[in-house]
Amino acid sequence: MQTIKYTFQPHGDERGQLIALEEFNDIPFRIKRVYFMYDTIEGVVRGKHAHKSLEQILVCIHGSCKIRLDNGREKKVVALEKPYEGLYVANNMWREMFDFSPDAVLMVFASEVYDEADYIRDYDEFLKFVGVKE
Ligand code: T46
Repeated sequence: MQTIKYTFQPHGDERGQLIALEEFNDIPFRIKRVYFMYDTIEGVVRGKHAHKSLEQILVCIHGSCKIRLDNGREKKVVALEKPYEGLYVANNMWREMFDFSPDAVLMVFASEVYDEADYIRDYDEFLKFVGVKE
């Protein structure tokens, strides 16, 4: 399974680093929503759902965490531990976020506003949706 990890260009100088993310340039879609999670309790697994149409880029801007991606046929774990790396998560992809460091801040750039109807929160339903199970 192919995963797409972006390496963003830092605008570093003697003062430190700065990352700028522009829709259609650095992020491959129109950004309609940004959200982030922090103070994640040790051992917690977040996500455990897929989206019917939402596309997202996940950036762990502080600390580290891991993302498990599952297209119904294959699974892959990607570590996010650099603020200049972004993981593309397509629609029709089951995702789980875990192994958060205590200082982790996971920021997400999303192609759509929040819509509970876009979520598939049942794994069997997901497998049917992607045509792996009847
Ligand atoms: C995803 C992964 C990576 C809102 O009210 N607005 C929002 O934009 C979001 C994202 C969440 N919420 C509410 C809904 C729940 O009451 O915040 C609460 C926690 O959301 P959820 O349990 O869906 O969070 P995660 O971490 O399991 O999943 C989130 C996104 O929901 C999801 O789209 O792909 O991060």
